Amino acid sequence: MERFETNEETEIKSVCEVFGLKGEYRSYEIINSGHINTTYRVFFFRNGEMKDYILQKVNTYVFKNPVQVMENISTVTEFIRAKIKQKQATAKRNVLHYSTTGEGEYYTYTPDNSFWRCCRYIDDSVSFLKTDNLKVIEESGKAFGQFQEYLSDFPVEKLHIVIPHFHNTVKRYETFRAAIANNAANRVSETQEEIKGYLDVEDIATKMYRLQREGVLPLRVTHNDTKISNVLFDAKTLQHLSVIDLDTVMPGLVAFDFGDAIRISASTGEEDEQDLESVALDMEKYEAFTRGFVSTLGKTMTQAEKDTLALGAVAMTVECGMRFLTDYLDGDKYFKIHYPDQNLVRARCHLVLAHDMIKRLDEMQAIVYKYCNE
Ligand code: GN1
Ligand code: MG
Repeated sequence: MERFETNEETEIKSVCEVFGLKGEYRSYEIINSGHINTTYRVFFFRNGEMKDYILQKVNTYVFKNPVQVMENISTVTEFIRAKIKQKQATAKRNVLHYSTTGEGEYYTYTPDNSFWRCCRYIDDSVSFLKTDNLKVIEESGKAFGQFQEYLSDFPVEKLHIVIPHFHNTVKRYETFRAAIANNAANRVSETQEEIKGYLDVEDIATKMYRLQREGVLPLRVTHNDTKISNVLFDAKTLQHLSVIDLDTVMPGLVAFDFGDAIRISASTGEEDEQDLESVALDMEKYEAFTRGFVSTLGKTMTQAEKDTLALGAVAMTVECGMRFLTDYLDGDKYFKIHYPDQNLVRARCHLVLAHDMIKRLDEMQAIVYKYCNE
């Protein structure tokens, strides 16, 4: 029987053709874990085996200049590839490889003006949205630490600022206040408690950013979106292979990459946990991530960076939760949602998590020192 081909599949096949993917197209599946771009895995049959690729339609509401995003990604991946090749024969499974079109571009537009890109799927790799496996969490810490380590001498002036003020928590508070004032979706009265909750932690959440502005903390090339789902692991050994989702690689603070990872990996709940009673910081998971991160980046960090690593987790948890709440107030325009009040649910549990971190900040920081001084 002939298989019915959807418009989506026709579009995907046409994009594969532009990128010159070899072999026989077989099928595709959607990968639903990201909140911004639309991601597909496509399967080709070539030389007797299946080859797969990742195709992404980039969200141009979020990334206004996607060409610059791809310029950043290509320079960063080439830089890392060269470093890895100094140590080992191939970098194939340790850094992303983006395909180019016949014109040598890392992207293509479809007739409806959608922006597409394509990269090789890394063989025998797995990823996790969340895990209880401490070894995997430690490996993810190593991966993000090593990523920054590789880029510690990257010429930062080569990077485009693809989303200005991305982790500028001070500015994020301004945007939050503007969303409250606009009340675009008429949701301010029902969210008074959450709004107050976020305004109450402003001082501690913005401290990191202020320290950077005062010159205490250096700007480095950072990943800026360090969820564990943005690391690939070897399917058998579970050792980290490569960091993925390089859209937001920009100058930033070490502690922001550390903290954004903790927000997900060391929370006892989901990113949209409904059962608020169950949301807390899991100190064992926190320690596992810290151990991994410090093992690869410890030597590069300044004392001031080490001193503020735990604070970065508070900053990123508050900032991300407040961004969810801002989006809820705006009418859910930025983050993908899978049920109506998901952004509000996300915002609520981030606030609970942030409060727990604030309470246990000294304990968190002591764990950082334990591994920095080993
Ligand atoms: C978004 O697309 P995704 O899921 O990798 C967001 C991050 C947030 C994250 C929250 C460009 O990342 O900043 O921390 O959701 N990316 C952008 O899960 O805004
Ligand atoms: Mg992302």
